[in-house]
Amino acid sequence: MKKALIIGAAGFVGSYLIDHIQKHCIWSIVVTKMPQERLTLQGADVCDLDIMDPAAITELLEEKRPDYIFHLAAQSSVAVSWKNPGLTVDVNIKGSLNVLDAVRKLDYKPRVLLIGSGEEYGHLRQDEVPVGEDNVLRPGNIYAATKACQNMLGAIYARAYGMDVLMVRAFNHVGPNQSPVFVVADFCRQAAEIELGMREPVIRVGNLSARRDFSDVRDVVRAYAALMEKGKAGETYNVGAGKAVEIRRILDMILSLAKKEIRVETDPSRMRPVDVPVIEADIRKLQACTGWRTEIPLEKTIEETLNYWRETLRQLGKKTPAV
Ligand code: A2R
Repeated sequence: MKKALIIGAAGFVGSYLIDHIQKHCIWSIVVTKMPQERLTLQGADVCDLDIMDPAAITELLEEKRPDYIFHLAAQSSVAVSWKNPGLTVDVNIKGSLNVLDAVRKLDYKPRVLLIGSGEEYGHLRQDEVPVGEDNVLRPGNIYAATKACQNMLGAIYARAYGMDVLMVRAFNHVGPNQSPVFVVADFCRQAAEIELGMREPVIRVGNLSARRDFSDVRDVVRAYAALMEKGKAGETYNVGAGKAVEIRRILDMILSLAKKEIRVETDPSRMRPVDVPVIEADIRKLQACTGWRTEIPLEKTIEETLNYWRETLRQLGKKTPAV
């Protein structure tokens, strides 16, 4: 039986990837979390790991000897990357390098999947959309630059050391339990707070005209697992819906599901210093390799995310802290 290691499993994507593997893959699982995070799992081995500690990574890999390594650990927010660029560079570049280098020193070759981002492409010209994996990268924010660097390091380690490393560029993925630093979760949380009378009936928004490629996180983790089995070492694969949607349309979907009249107001603090107008994935390489396609429509994901916030806030019974 193959053994899968998920690094950074206590985050948003980790819980869905664990769920997918447990239900659909005949793999045993080891997962890591940050020491301060909580994660209890039936049928999985849970370890503490900070990827800024190279010796700890080596120790874990030598002890567990995984066949497959999903590297999810990251500072994953664009907004936070503007506020804390140093941390973002440390975790996303140095941390990933620590993982790659620990793998390099092993006496066997596990397969490593590095999770990058559609943000790496940055400013796209109209004739570059949908964007393919070989497109020039023009990262428009700190997070994107760190993920572009991670991708390059992965390709270098694969080529220079013959390592079995492959990379994805994941476009926006959404679903229940995502942090409200991300736009869909943010809008859904605000709408749920309004419905529950926790705030005035106004949703505060940033740039609504940006167009992004959204898919359900459950579809995304299915692609990761498929690539782990079928992807080619040294290659990069886009993972996305293959269709950009205006943020305004997402907001409209949420407003139409809301049980109260809601006004929309622009909040300058939600405007990013540099915004990239359109990002849309060309997913033919992923589809040719795995046969993957999205299964969950965006409307369903948004409804479930709104329901998640309704339920979470009802349980909390009080206003969640602003982020
Ligand atoms: O920052 P925390 O305490 O929430 O922990 C995050 C964890 N993490 C780390 N793990 C090990 N060593 C570190 N130095 C370190 N710094 C952060 O990685 C969190 O539990 C996890 C990432 O989860 P999320 O932030 O929820 O990201 P998500 O949405 O699960 O994305 C997974 C991957 C990331 O590479 C994203 O950049 C990409 O997919 O889109």
